[in-house]
Amino acid sequence: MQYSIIQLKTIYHEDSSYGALSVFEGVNDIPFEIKRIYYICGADDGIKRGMHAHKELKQMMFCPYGEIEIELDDGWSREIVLLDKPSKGLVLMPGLWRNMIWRKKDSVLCVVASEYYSSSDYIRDYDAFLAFVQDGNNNGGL
Ligand code: T46
Repeated sequence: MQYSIIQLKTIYHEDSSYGALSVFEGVNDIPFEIKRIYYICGADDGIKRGMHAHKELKQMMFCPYGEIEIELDDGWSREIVLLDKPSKGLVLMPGLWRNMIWRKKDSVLCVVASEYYSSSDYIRDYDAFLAFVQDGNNNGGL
């Protein structure tokens, strides 16, 4: 499946009460230049979002606060990744159906993306998604 889990560089303060700083750079730490950043806040426990795939968009998502489950489907198999620490990043290539399920209220989902927003890049119909991946149109690769 066309995804990878990455460890974001994290710098801890000598006094842990000061917290930790995590950082990544476009191209150097993730496989694309960053054109867009968005984040989702204020969702209740159990909320499910997503239910779509992207044709060309590459993304890296992380959860700086809380726990969010990411269900991934490439048209042949399904896998689940739990974003449960600020230093964990999930790189998604195109052609992956995704659901995001909030496992803790007010968890924050941050996403950096390789392209500007385009509604035409979304596939929101599951049968259309299966046709897209099975026709071999998904040529993104890690
Ligand atoms: C994704 C997951 C992880 C914009 O106008 N501009 C934007 O850049 C984005 C990301 C969204 N929107 C609008 C489109 C919808 O009217 O915001 C509304 C909510 O978007 P959506 O229902 O697609 O939200 P999610 O949480 O299902 O999906 C979002 C991203 O859209 C998507 O790219 O992979 O987060």
